[in-house]
Amino acid sequence: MTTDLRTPSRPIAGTAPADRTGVATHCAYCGLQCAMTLTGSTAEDLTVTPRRFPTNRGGLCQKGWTSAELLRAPGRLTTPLVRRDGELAPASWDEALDLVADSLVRTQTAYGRDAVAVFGGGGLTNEKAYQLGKFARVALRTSQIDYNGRWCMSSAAAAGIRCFGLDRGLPFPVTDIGSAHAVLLLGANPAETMPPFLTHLVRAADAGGLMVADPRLTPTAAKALDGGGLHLQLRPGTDAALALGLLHLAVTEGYADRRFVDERTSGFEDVWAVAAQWLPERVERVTGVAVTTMRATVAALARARDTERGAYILSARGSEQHASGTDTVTAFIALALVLGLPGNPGTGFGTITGQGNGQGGREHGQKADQLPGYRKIDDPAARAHVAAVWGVDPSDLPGPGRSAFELLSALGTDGGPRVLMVHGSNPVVSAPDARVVTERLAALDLLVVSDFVLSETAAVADVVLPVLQWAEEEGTLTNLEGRVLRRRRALTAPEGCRSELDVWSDLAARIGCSTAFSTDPRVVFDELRRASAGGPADYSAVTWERLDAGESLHWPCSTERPQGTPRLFLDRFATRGGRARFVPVDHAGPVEADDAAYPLVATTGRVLQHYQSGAQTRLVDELAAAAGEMFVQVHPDTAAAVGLDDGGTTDVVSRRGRTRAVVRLDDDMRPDVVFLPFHWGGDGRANSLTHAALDPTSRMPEFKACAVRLEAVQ
Ligand SMILES: Nc1nc2c(c(=O)[nH]1)N[C@H]1C(S)=C(S)[C@@H](COP(=O)(O)OP(=O)(O)OC[C@H]3O[C@@H](n4cnc5c(=O)[nH]c(N)nc54)[C@H](O)[C@@H]3O)O[C@H]1N2
Ligand SMILES: Nc1nc2c(c(=O)[nH]1)N[C@H]1C(S)=C(S)[C@@H](COP(=O)(O)OP(=O)(O)OC[C@H]3O[C@@H](n4cnc5c(=O)[nH]c(N)nc54)[C@H](O)[C@@H]3O)O[C@H]1N2
Ligand code: SF4
Ligand SMILES: [Mo]
Repeated sequence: MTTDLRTPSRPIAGTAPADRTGVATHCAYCGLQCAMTLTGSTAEDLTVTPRRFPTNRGGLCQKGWTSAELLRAPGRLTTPLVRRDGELAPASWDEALDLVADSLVRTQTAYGRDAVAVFGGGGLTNEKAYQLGKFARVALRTSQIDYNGRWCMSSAAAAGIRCFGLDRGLPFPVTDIGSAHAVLLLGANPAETMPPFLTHLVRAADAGGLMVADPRLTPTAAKALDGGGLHLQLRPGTDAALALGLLHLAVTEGYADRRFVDERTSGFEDVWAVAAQWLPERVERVTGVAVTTMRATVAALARARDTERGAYILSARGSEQHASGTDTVTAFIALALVLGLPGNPGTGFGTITGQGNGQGGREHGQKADQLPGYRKIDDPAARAHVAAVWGVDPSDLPGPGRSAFELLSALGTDGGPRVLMVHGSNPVVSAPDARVVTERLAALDLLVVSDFVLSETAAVADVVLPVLQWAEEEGTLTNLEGRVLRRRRALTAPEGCRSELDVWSDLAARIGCSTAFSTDPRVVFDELRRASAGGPADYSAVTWERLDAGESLHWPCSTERPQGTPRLFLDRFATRGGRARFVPVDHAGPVEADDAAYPLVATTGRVLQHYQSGAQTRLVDELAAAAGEMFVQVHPDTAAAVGLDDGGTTDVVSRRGRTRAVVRLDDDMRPDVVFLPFHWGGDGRANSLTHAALDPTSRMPEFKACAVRLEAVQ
């Protein structure tokens, strides 16, 4: 596997907006939001050039390089589709919107407001995420809204709020990591999921201080080993035990920062009462990570801290996407606090946000329990503030709704929603226990999907609305470090496509809502600023003008802090008393036990070329060809035990379903673990296997561990 870090032959400097050489914008895909310049005026001749920017330093991954292909993909939707006699057929916008509006009104009249639900996405711009939340609460007046970020950042977010009082994935600029000599990555594979991020890990890798906790020897873990660093090859779902073991060693080997713990934290004794039980040998038995490796890990972090060479602990989905994800991240934050890393310059704890607007998307009200500015929907003061901005009575705002999986699994049930609108997600492929979700979608009275490609979810919809994609729209996104960026239009969308802001404005009017919904993203952003003012994620002093002038603005950015906040927590944490909290948690392990019938642990994740459900990247020929078919990564002994060889076809079978995949043998796999990417639908859908045990706090499903067996396919 290569990491494809081609550097531009002629880097383009500056962050200026459109000039004669092209339009300065950011990538269509992930949360690193690499900067690029788009040159050309039609989809056919548009070219991508990387642009120097702190997050990508002039680099792009293969997805970024080929992102213009998306704009000219033959599968691009340009006309609304309406299901007639079982088939999706072209329709006019008026027909499609009339049909949707009519169904919304009829359904809510007959079954109540919550009979209509909305499902959003972390790829939507800030303006769209905000407007979607407002559309749900003010036009539909439904509580039933949630989004795919629930499956992405929710456990990290819940732990951040619990321990620091605030959730911003990286509470420091990503470039700070670049000078560190020790970085511990927890279930993160940036060599494939954010290749340009590796430029920030070079110093640590070269110093022998890159350490990667991952059940697989990923390209990221290989990079660590190449530089003399460490690979902690744990069993999936044992991260909390690892965290408690590392914390135990940090204390017993004398690396705890007593002064920091005394002055800036609370609750250490409660955590120690649990961690004291996690003797290193016990942790080795549970995780499979050798005591010597654990000892070397804490020593490397402490050494880099003490010599002021920088030490960071970063988590990602591998450690978080479990039914105990919130507690696991809480345990790793406790480790970071014992070492005195958070809230100090040059050291820190962070989590790597995944989706393009995964950070902004979780702040502006798409989440079931949330109002804009990262406010809580059950907080009377928050309701009063936001209702005033929206010009409605606070008592008219609905309360909290169901979380993503709970929402999707209630569709079409007694008392559950009967109409669903999807904006920016493909749950038929990406939802846990996807067979159940697909059945629930089929039970709806009406499924309305807005997308620009016919995703697996759009393909089963009753109405499909063709909307704009990245380079055709204006807006803002907030990247993994809480920095607000401008997305700019490089070309006009094909005729027939409409902005989602237009869709919501039009539908609100058609269903008789008296509140006007602006269709101008700049006006929407100005309203978002007012709605966020005074909230935890305060954008009130961020303006498009300041962003267009090239200013670097990280939230909170308000009249009191007009320069923004690149580094949080330096003086105090965002808790009531200003201290970070140690919260006692214990190791729980995967919910589903393996047994004789299902003897292996399956874990899931990503490959370099495909993005998420693959709805977009499977349409880009270069990516599809390079990624090949759906596969399962297996140790040779494990494969041999069931008569499988490299390149053979297998069914991976769990208690819920089966997934067909080509066997890829890998000597470096743990024999008890198999890995599947989740980028394909149909027979190759990894989520036919996963289950939806949910984290009690974040409602994150257990994507990263389920029990399976392999069956050879003749
Ligand atoms: N190419 C590509 N890049 C992407 C995306 C994509 O779909 N494709 N998606 C974007 C998004 S939304 C996200 S959220 C990020 C995700 O970025 P990452 O978190 O880096 O991606 P994953 O592959 O989901 O998981 C990372 C690693 O976790 C390991 N892992 C599995 N189980 C466990 C476990 O129990 N414990 C530990 N410690 N590790 C485990 C896997 O082997 C995998 O290598 O990527 C973003 N970037
Ligand atoms: N087994 C397993 N399952 C997983 C994960 C895992 O690691 N393992 N990871 C989870 C994670 S972290 C995530 S983030 C989810 C992601 O999974 P999904 O929510 O399915 O994400 P995407 O594939 O990005 O789907 C986005 C869809 O929206 C469309 N789209 C993009 N931009 C826009 C827009 O602006 N408006 C509209 N209307 N549509 C748009 C795209 O064309 C695409 O069809 O998957 C989760 N599922
Ligand atoms: S790392 Fe992410 S933002 Fe950067 S080019 Fe690749 S997909 Fe795009
Ligand atoms: Mo994600």
